[in-house]
Amino acid sequence: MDKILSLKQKAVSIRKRTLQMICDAKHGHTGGSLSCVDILVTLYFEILRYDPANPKDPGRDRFIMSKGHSAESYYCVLAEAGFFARDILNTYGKFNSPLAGHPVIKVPGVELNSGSLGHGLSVGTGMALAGKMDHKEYKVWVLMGDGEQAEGSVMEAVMAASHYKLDNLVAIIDRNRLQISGDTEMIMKLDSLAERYGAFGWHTQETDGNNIEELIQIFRSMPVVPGIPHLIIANTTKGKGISFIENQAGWHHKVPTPEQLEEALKELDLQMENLSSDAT
Ligand SMILES: Cc1ncc(C[n+]2csc(CCOP(=O)(O)OP(=O)(O)O)c2C)c(N)n1
Ligand SMILES: [Mg+2]
Repeated sequence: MDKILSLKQKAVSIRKRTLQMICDAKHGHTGGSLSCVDILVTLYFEILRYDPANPKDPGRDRFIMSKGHSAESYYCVLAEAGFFARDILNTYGKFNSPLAGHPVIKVPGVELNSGSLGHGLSVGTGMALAGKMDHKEYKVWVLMGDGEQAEGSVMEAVMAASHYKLDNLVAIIDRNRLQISGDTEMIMKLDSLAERYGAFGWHTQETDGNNIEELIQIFRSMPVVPGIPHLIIANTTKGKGISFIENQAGWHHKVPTPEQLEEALKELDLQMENLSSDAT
């Protein structure tokens, strides 16, 4: 089957599973989990080199989910990639489950305990520096939120990564233009993100973060410039895929009611049908 089609289908089924999990557990970060699905699917099923049977393989590419509150779609992708059984997703948020509201390293495939925003890029910088020192070929990918950019520690990492010439480090910003309480431009203006990273010596590019074809192209091209770290500003829609969730700050951590879940699953089923009919 066509590779792009199969990735798009995966993205739809991961959105379905994500919503189901959040509804069952009665908690979760709906908007941000949905905005980054296409980024996660493209990375895990087209770009990253890893062996789910050997998650600590020293040669693996590293992926850090710095916006750890988007744990639900991340868990679905890790299960789909084979790091753990899909059934474990049913335990999300329950007592004794390894799958808590924010990811921890006891979950196979998770590289960093995250959720306290602003730390992923620093740890990723350390991993990328270690890779250079050990003459390893792996790349380090860090996914951050746009609201997360307000954390000062992010800019310290930006400075260090440039100083150490870490061209094996790729930062991705899920630029959905919303954070927990509203529009990023109202709360902490970010529209000079590319210039800011550029001023610190990073190579920067923008893309449509919900377009799998574009994501493949830009991710495959990394590193475009040797000797400097790379930033991809991935423009996304928070709540992507569900009409009544898209672009609503209130859906940051709102949980769908069973009726809303049914409505959402219908929309996603329709998207799946459209994908299949486009293919025929
Ligand atoms: C250090 C820290 N401060 C506050 C929070 C609470 N918090 C959780 S999500 C969030 C908003 C994040 O917005 P953004 O980075 O834009 O994420 P997304 O839109 O992708 O959900 C905040 C403030 C946190 N997790 N960590
Ligand atoms: Mg955001």
